[in-house]
Amino acid sequence: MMEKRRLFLGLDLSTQSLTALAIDRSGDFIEQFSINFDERYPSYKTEGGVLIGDDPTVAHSDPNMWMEALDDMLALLKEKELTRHICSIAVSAQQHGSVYLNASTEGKLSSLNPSLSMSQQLNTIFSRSTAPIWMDSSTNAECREITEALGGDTAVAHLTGSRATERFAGPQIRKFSKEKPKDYENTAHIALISSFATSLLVGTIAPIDGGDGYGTNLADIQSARWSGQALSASASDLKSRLPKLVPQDEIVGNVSDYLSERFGFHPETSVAIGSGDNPCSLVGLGLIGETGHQAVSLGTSDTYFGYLPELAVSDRGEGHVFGTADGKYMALLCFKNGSPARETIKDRFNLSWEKFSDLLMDTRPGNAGQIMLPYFSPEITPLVLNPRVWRFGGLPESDAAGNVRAVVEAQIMSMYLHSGWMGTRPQTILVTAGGSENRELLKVISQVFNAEVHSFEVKDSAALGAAIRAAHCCLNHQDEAVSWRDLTDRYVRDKVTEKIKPDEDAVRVFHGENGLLEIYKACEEYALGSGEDPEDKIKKFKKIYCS
Ligand code: XUL
Repeated sequence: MMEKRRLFLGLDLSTQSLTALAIDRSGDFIEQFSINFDERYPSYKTEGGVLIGDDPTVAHSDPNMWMEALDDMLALLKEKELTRHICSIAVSAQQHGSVYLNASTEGKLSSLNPSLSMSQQLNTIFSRSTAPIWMDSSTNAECREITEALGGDTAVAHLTGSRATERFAGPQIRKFSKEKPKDYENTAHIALISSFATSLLVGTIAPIDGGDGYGTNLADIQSARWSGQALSASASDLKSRLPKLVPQDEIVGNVSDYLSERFGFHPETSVAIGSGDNPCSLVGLGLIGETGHQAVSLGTSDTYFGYLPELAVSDRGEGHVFGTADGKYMALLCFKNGSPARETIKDRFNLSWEKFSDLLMDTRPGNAGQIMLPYFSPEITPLVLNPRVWRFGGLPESDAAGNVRAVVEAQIMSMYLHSGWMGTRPQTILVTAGGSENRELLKVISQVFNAEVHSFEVKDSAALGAAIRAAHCCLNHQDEAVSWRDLTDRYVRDKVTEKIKPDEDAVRVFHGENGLLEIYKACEEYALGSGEDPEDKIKKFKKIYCS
């Protein structure tokens, strides 16, 4: 009998890099490789993977760069002699970005010459040379138009899972079709980044899953179909340009002949439907079906998310509802001023990450009543289109320690304050992505959420989640029936590296009467124009907690 191919591959196409992570049937992590876009492809002149431009609300990337990275990553996996052992693959990608393809795409995808790279052969398939990504906030006017057409914020949120949202494909497509009607006319297919990368693997236009597809303002999340109403409110003839929407994980097909000939994949290597990085992280943290835990991802974006056993939408229009690998729902909040904001403070004071942590350790919870609202760039949660950094409670711009604690406490308090609608507060917070290496930051999360915090051996839970999704599809399709719980036990649960319990005194500083959470809320309301000057409250806080 032929030996079973033993590996499952997750490919995570994130804002700044492409990561490949392979796991094997027995539960071991095998290899992880990353390609950083800025370092590897300087000719695209990206900063953190994003094309540099003058307008701070516009954020685009070049899909050719992603294709080059995929070419290079698959070549590397072949060189490491991994490709022939791979049984199935799944893609995770930064969410919301849209890729515009012309009518030549299908023909070209299915007839690639294995002696040439994809980027050499497919650079003419784009009807729009760049792809707007999740950091883009330039479609406020289109969001207003869509909202009006669909009957208001609440109606849009109940229909599509989110109020009309600047970075989502619906408003982005509307803006493109208004500004470049000819180019829109020449667009035969619109992909999300996850379905675009999956299309490159299977050699045909791939469907979009509920994890990514519900983050478009185009789907009816109850019926799991593209919504006729939402499509017409966004652009003309949109339905024919979108691939199928599939609410639950499934196998899309096998790798293309091109992939098996050029990179040595077995021709029967299956490819699962692609999904967004956050729905993949939900899997990579073992949260499918779990409600006692919620998660914080500290990557380029900071996100806060959890599984929703029942569909729930925020009445205040906060956050989003996406689909999950098991065909259910997850709730998510996204913060744009995540790691870039921490990095700005680190760089402003010429600190290393170690020194940043030391300063966090050397300062006290509550930061002596010094508060920052870290809107270095336009913010998603809460919606801030004109960036500005606010400082309250006498926080001097020049105080390194004060600013380090202020930026971190602000980020975590904002997560807490805006996530109340997601159901019961969790007992455990699972933390992932680059920032989860910082123990001091984990302590702040445990204090603000009054919950135990866990971090994991694998920091890239999106890539791990994609690999687990590949395993789930492949094993259930073959001879081994496995549940999400089985896979969580195998790949996630016993790989916790850190458990932090909340410190009671610190919890009181945040949650006590007139505590810092109340104060932060007042600062936010004031900055957004709906509250009074918070300085009197801050004085009271200082008297109670800082004497
Ligand atoms: C989620 C979001 C980001 C991106 C990039 O809604 O916009 O988290 O997925 O990671």
